[in-house]
Formats: sequence, structure tokens, C-alpha cells
Amino acid sequence: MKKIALVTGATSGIGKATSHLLASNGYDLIVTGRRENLLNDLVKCLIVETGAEVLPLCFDIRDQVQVEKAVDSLTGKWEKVDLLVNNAGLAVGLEPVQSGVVDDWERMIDTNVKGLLFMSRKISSGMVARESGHIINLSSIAGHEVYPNGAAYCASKHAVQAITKTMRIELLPYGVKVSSISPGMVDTEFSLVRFKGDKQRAENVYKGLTPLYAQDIAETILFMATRPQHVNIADVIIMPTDQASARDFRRR
Ligand code: NDP
Ligand code: 8X3
Repeated sequence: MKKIALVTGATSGIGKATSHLLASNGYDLIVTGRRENLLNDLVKCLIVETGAEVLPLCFDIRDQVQVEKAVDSLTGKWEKVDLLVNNAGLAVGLEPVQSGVVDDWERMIDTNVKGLLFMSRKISSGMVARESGHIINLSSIAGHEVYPNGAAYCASKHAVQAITKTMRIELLPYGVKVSSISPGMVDTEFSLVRFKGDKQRAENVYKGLTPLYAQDIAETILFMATRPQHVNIADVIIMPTDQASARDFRRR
């Protein structure tokens, strides 16, 4: 029987590329996001291109009621999620704390931390009962380092690291793997979202250097997900060659 993967934030960027790669490599998929049109387009494309079975779940991960309703709607084989990729997340704004926008902080913390917890809570309970499964959390270089104007985002990704490490201990008795992947700069809709639709500012982030692409992260996630049962890749820090830290870049 094919394994089931659930990828949050599959409408764009890393989640979309990961969904394509998992579907091409023997997984049936549950894909989630808020933008229903993009989700439906993705489902059609995945079915045609890969022959995988694909189920869309459209909801806002910040809303616990929506998360519970969506996961509770799963029946039959879809209830048995083998791989959860906790990918949905975002940065909003780039401001020092003294002039930070509280709504931006709330969006980041509610999505990156609480949303990831809501999903993990619902999906890991089945993994515990079945004594099998794998959770891969999208962390960031910002989960290991900090940079000015990024307090709330860095805090949210440090929280992802803490949740990952805690869950790895909690799920140890049940043989459930918990991993994180911590990318540096990846060219997705991330910067467009961070700068609230300012295309020029978003493009400047990647100017003069070669960033990572979503496919690079998807390939690493597939590798992590397909190790033998006795191997758990705990965390992967993956950077563009043109980036040495959260603050050091080689631009030409
Ligand atoms: P994108 O903006 O391209 O994709 C983000 C995805 O998250 C979208 O599918 C979006 O779907 C989903 N999402 C955001 N908010 C919500 C919400 N409230 N409810 C449900 N889904 C939501 O960014 P990336 O692909 O780059 O980001 C994916 C992950 O990778 C994030 O966790 C990010 O922090 C992390 N990351 C990104 C890096 C980068 O440089 N790009 C580097 C390191 C980590 P929709 O809008 O349809 O809801
Ligand atoms: C995204 C990478 O450096 O913008 O997580 O925080 S960074």
C-alpha cells in the first residue's frame, strides 16, 4: 500500500515542490493551504503528472477549530498519515521591536508556532496509536541564528526547533521520527509575503546571488523521508553557497 503524506502550505514554494516530488515518488498526498483555487489546480496537476491520489484540505492553520474539522474529515486510508510535513509558515515585516507591528508578530506566531502545534497534535495522536510515522518541520537558519529586525520570525523558528526536539523525546517510545530542516534563503513567495506585496523589495533580496530553490529543499525532504526506519535525520541546515550565515551573503 502507498504511504500517505500530508503537506501543509502546498499552494506555493517549498510545499508545492515537496508535494510534486513526494507524489512522483510513491506517496499519496493530502495537501493544504488557504487559497482554494491554487489548491485545486495543484491537485489536478499532481493527479495528471504523477498518477498519485491527492486530497485537498482548504483551511487556515491558525484556526484550531478549522484544523480539527479538516483533520477529522479524513476517513479510510486518509486517516493514516505516515509523513507530516509541517511547512506552512511565513515572515511578515522586517522591523526592530521598538517599532514592530503587533499584527505582524501575531500572524507569524499564530502560523509558524501555533499552527504547527495544532497540526502536530492532531496528526501525531494517530502516529502514536499506530506506533509509526514521521514529522518533518520547516524550521530555518532563523531557528539557529538571529538577525536585526527579525525578532518575531526568529523567535517563531527557534520555537519550531524547541517543539521538534521536545516532540522527538515525547514520541521516542512510539518509534515516531521527528526532524527539522533549516534552510537559508530560498526563492519562493516568502519575500513577497514578508514585504506585503512589494515586488521590487522582494526581488532585491535575491539580487546578485544564487539562492536556493524550492526543489532543493523538496529533494532534501524526500531524502529525509526515505531513510530506513532506524535512521532519523534530526536536523539539516541547508544554505545557498552564496550565504554563510543569516547575515552574510556573497553578492556580485
Ligand atoms: P511561500 O510563501 O512560497 O509558501 C508558504 C505556504 O504557507 C503557502 O502555501 C501558504 O498557503 C501557506 N500558509 C501561510 N499561511 C498560512 C495559513 N495561515 N494557513 C494555511 N497555510 C498557510 O513560502 P516558502 O515556501 O518559502 O515557505 C515555506 C516554509 O519554509 C515556511 O515555514 C518558511 O518559514 C520556511 N522557510 C522559508 C525560507 C525561504 O527563504 N523561503 C527559508 C527558511 C525557511 P496559502 O497562502 O494558500 O494559505
Ligand atoms: C527564511 C530565511 O534568513 O529570511 O527563514 O530568515 S531568513
